[in-house]
Amino acid sequence: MGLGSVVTSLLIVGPPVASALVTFPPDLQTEPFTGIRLCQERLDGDASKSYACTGTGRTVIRFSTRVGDHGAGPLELVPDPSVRLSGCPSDVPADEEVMVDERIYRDKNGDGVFERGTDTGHTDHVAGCKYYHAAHHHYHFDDYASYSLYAEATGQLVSGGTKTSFCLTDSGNFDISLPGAPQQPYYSSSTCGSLTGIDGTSVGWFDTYGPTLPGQELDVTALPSGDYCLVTIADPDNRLIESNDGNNTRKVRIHLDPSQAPVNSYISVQKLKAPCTAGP
Ligand SMILES: [Ca+2]
Ligand SMILES: [Ca+2]
Ligand SMILES: [Ca+2]
Repeated sequence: MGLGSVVTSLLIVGPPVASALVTFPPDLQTEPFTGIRLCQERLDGDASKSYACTGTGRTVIRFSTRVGDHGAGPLELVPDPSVRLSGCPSDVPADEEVMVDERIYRDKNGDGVFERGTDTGHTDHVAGCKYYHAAHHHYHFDDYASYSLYAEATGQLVSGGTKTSFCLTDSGNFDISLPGAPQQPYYSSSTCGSLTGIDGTSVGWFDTYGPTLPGQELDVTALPSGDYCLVTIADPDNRLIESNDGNNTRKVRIHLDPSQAPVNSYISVQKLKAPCTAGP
């Protein structure tokens, strides 16, 4: 008997589940990379001149990522000043940092669907630190995603492995017919400017991180021409409770020749059909 059969029979013969026990956790999934580009940063550091290929003279790839919520309820992060600061960046003043709770809602009316304003009961747990991010000019939740590059020839990590922080919003939707999905964006970027704002991503919606944002790059200076595996992981330290923590990794095999990176412009990076053999 397979596991699916066991679960099915338990659901049929078991007692009714009390509605208070049904919760609506989110399920983060990273959508495929888009807009992967290669450039050599100019030394003048004038970020107003678009594509963000300015700064230190490094050769970098830049890319766009999206993290969507495919779960039964929203990902919601609520500032909780009663919790002592822990794991916050040491270079940010303490009055620009606050711990945040992940809020998981419960099914108050027992219909199995999350409804804003009806299913108001919830459980909070401490998820991490929110702090002022000088480069993005607003407040961020720490360690929300990671980016890494592995060489297919050696299997070695050759760039990245570090974690990136974001302010979470509903910047677009992928399926607003999902149960619990709002028809309009609920979490807006207006709360990103406030230490006390509630941030999140709704069911059926995603947050987009464009290629020109600080942090949406990996240093590929002096890497040899070849195939590489580009990897992103949502919630890499598993600070957030989800219905599925096993689907947060997105990988794509790309061909790179960093010696061809133009200055003052960029070229598109080719995605390959062959799957990655390097990386997680
Ligand atoms: Ca997930
Ligand atoms: Ca409900
Ligand atoms: Ca998680």
